Amino acid sequence: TIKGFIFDLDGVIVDTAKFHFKAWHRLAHDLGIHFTEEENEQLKGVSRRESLQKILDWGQIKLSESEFEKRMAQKNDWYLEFVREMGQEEALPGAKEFLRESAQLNLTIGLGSASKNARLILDLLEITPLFQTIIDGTVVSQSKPDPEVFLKGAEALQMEPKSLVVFEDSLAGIEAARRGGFRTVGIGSKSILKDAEIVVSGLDQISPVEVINQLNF
Ligand code: G16
Ligand code: MG
Repeated sequence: TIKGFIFDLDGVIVDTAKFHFKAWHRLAHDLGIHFTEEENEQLKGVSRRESLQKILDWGQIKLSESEFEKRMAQKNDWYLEFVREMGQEEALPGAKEFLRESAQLNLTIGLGSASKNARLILDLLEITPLFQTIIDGTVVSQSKPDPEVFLKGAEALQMEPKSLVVFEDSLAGIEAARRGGFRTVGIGSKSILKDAEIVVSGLDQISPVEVINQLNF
């Protein structure tokens, strides 16, 4: 039976994926690297360092470690500029309601994000207290599709992966959840998130009870 939910942040709870894309796009442009939304799919859920490495690989560019660090910092500065202007309306449709309903059902709630900015964003949305555990980019060493982020969440919640549902918008995240033995709900398009057990376009399209019923079936 299902006892709890672990949510990814970017692209599931909040619409920050577009800010990551804009910041990476600007950086890639500066480096003379062409970078499309399709390639961006491969960066979703992937750490800052690995994302930059992928972009450099696409452009067949090598940077020294200090130049690499500078570019990562630059991307994050741009990203944070967008985040600072973000308001409550940036929470994705239905996300807060879904979290509150889950809490009312006494489900355990965790966050499993690759982002080092996760706490800042939860605070801006005023939803930090809803989470029993927050596993983010500051505590994980292996990027999704490695299951570390979700396994750490399960450990912190003292629950087995098979009784937890992971909500993810990224290919890498769904793969990470599957590898860890978790149940999966994809947030996005069925054509991209083929391996998720359920796919919906957003948390406004399903309720916590419906998720549990569909997965228990
Ligand atoms: C997010 C995004 C990724 C981003 C990563 C690291 O993860 O999906 O695009 O590269 O975090 O973010 P930061 O640069 O803020 O540390 P998630 O797992 O919440 O989707
Ligand atoms: Mg995501």
